[in-house]
Amino acid sequence: MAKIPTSDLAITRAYGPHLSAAVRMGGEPEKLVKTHCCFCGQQCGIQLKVRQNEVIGFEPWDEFPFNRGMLCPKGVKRYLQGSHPDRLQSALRRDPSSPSGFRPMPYTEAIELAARELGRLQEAHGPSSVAVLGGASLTTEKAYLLGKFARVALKTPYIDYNGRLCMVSAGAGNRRAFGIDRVTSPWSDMLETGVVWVAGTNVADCSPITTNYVWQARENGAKVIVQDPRITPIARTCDLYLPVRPGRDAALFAGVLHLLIENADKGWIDRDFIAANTIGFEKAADYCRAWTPARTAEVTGVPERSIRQAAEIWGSARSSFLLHARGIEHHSNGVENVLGAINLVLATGRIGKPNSGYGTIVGQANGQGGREHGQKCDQLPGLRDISNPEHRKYVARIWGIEERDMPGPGVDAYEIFRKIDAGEIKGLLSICFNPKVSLPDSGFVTRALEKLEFYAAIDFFLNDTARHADLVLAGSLQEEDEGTVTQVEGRVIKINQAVEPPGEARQDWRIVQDVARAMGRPKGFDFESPRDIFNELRVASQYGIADYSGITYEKLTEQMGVFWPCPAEDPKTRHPTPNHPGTPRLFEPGSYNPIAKGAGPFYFPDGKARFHAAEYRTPVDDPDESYPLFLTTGRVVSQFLSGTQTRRIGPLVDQYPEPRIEMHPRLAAKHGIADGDWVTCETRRAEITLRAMVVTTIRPDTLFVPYHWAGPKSINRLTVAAQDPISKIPQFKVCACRLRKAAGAPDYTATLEPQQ
Ligand SMILES: Nc1nc2c(c(=O)[nH]1)N[C@H]1C(S)=C(S)[C@@H](COP(=O)(O)OP(=O)(O)OC[C@H]3O[C@@H](n4cnc5c(=O)[nH]c(N)nc54)[C@H](O)[C@@H]3O)O[C@H]1N2
Ligand SMILES: Nc1nc2c(c(=O)[nH]1)N[C@H]1C(S)=C(S)[C@@H](COP(=O)(O)OP(=O)(O)OC[C@H]3O[C@@H](n4cnc5c(=O)[nH]c(N)nc54)[C@H](O)[C@@H]3O)O[C@H]1N2
Ligand code: SF4
Ligand SMILES: [Mo]
Repeated sequence: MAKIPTSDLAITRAYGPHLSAAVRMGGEPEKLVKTHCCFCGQQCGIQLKVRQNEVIGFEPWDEFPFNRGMLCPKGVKRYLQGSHPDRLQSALRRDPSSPSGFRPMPYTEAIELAARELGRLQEAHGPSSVAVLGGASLTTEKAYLLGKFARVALKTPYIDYNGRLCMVSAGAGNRRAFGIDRVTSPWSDMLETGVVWVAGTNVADCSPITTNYVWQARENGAKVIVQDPRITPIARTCDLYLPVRPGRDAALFAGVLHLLIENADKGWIDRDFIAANTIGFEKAADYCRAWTPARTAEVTGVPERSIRQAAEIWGSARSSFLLHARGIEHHSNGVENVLGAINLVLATGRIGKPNSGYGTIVGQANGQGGREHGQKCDQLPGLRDISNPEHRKYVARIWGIEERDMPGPGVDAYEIFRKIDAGEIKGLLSICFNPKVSLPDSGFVTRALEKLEFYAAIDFFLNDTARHADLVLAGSLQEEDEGTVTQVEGRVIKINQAVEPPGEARQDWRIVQDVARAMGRPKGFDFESPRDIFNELRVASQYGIADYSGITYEKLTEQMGVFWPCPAEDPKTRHPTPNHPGTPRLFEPGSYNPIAKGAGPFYFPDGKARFHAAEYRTPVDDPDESYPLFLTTGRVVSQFLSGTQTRRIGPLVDQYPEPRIEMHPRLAAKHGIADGDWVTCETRRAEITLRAMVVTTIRPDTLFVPYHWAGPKSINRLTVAAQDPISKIPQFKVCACRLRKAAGAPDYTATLEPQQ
């Protein structure tokens, strides 16, 4: 039986001897390229130093308004990927007789193989037997092209993307409440705000530049409230810390809304705003009536006094900013949690005004743009809906196809794996996604992967999922191509090419087009550059909610970014708006809104925002007598997502070399565990043995493990595949577990998994 090595054993950590001479020596660049960091959704501006087609270092880009030259450790070390010895430079074909499991294959043969196999499966089993998985680290151009490729070339409904694990609860909540899915305001609005509420986000580790904005706001007098089961770095200096029990956020928000309403006479809610601009307030008020401070405290674990303080700080503020991220969203109740947060914003009417704002902190590099233009299973470009006949007609015309030939909605990324497991989907093309490490209950995902009749992956490193592929196509690193992404504030920005892809690696969009052409389906796949793709996308998004039609590459460079919506033409008057500057702040009176058309600030025909009941539900797989503790998962500052990129960068690995199990000293003492001991955490699905990290900064009933590692160090072997019924986001932030001291170190050399 062939063996598949998992990546920690099979990867190189780039330091001194593994780096190219040019990178090691540094020195003078031939040119500096202004672009952005490839990692998180902050999208810090950076200048790459380039010599002889190699990125050899970086310099700050002080003028870029968001980060003003600041970078976190990942941004500083990103340049160590380009000439990394593991960088794929040719296509690889699976070959069990080769020691690595793969052998190189010429590019054109690889494209022909992919086209032949995908075509063969579709001929035998129909178009829906093939699925596509994309990612939100891709530029908007690539995300758009991938959606078009699935619907037009493959004619399959089955496309989804890794933002399913990330942005979808926030997206669904925002669409339901505001009719649009974008943060409301630029972060500069935070600087003079009265209070910043940070719910379920470890900003210091995960969005360091945002942290700087929070700190500046505090220097200017803002109060800071943090809601997290862990005292994260931002919580250490906040005014009020709410140590919420994992999975109880909707209850906490309901408890605070209860108090805001109870204190309406003190001006803690804005009745005029509610009457003029919202509907559904009574529903929310009815639901939260039962959430008295005592009951809220009992369910959430947050002391009653703190709940009262939170309501008072929030209610009496003049202006406010509420930020959340995956801590409240990665739940089977994720959408309700988001709607609960939004209720607090709407009740106080502090939205669409200077110095106030609300938003989810975007995760991946293009977590925003990657969720707007059609790689989601139910979506068409411009945040259009694939089930809406008008939207289908509009996009079909641009794609040059009949509307009836366009497939309908597909299913979420996890459901795609269930369909693979059931034998319904037999072929897969994935790009920019490492589901074996990043999906919950990954034992199931691994088994499903081995059932595929044909699997092709496009990546620049051989990630853990791609190790199961029949064919790996060498794609492009961010600096090897140009395009656009949309960062955390809703600002569309330009990624500039610094170097050419090495060897037989190709730009991702070329690979996708080459597969379409080799399948004999070239129509609509003759773009010659990302600019060409962007120009089609501008038209495809026109009059949609996410309208990019007034954005050009030139404007992006001149303005250092443009906030969407940026229409080329007003749909109401049909007047061209050639110099529309973009929309930094949403919902201001009179701002562009193609849906409300003047009826009001929000993106519904009546112009009104929606309150929701935002109900609390107990998490699936909640602790009980046999599994009495909460397991929650997340990130550390020096590693990124599945670690495919950052586990290869030596200096980042040194900062946090191994995953550890964070626990409170009281819990550790109960089990006779000291800091650094080997301990085993077990859930209903699997167990993991790692070293303990004993810290006072976590609830005593909760364990925290970062998820950036593969194989035996991967926490997603233990997590539960429960999903939110609306957004389908997995419940990464809660499952029940138990803890014991381990006899000793686990055998990490047993990281060779048998193929099934
Ligand atoms: N260094 C680094 N930065 C990153 C990334 C990375 O991998 N590494 N990834 C990027 C991406 S894609 C994303 S999505 C973002 C994620 O950014 P965040 O959402 O900020 O990060 P997480 O660590 O996933 O979780 C945030 C916090 O949620 C808390 N939490 C756990 N359960 C609950 C709960 O039930 N309720 C509440 N209120 N809080 C809870 C955790 O203790 C943790 O502190 O970061 C981005 N930035
Ligand atoms: N337990 C637990 N699991 C989680 C989370 C959690 O908090 N807890 N967080 C979830 C979240 S928020 C997210 S976003 C997901 C992320 O999960 P994944 O998307 O699976 O993580 P990545 O490591 O970004 O994997 C993307 C792959 O794309 C490649 N790649 C990056 N950029 C490009 C590109 O431009 N072109 C090509 N061709 N390839 C590229 C990388 O090399 C990598 O192999 O994980 C989720 N999983
Ligand atoms: S904060 Fe995000 S975008 Fe900025 S340098 Fe760090 S990883 Fe890159
Ligand atoms: Mo994410």
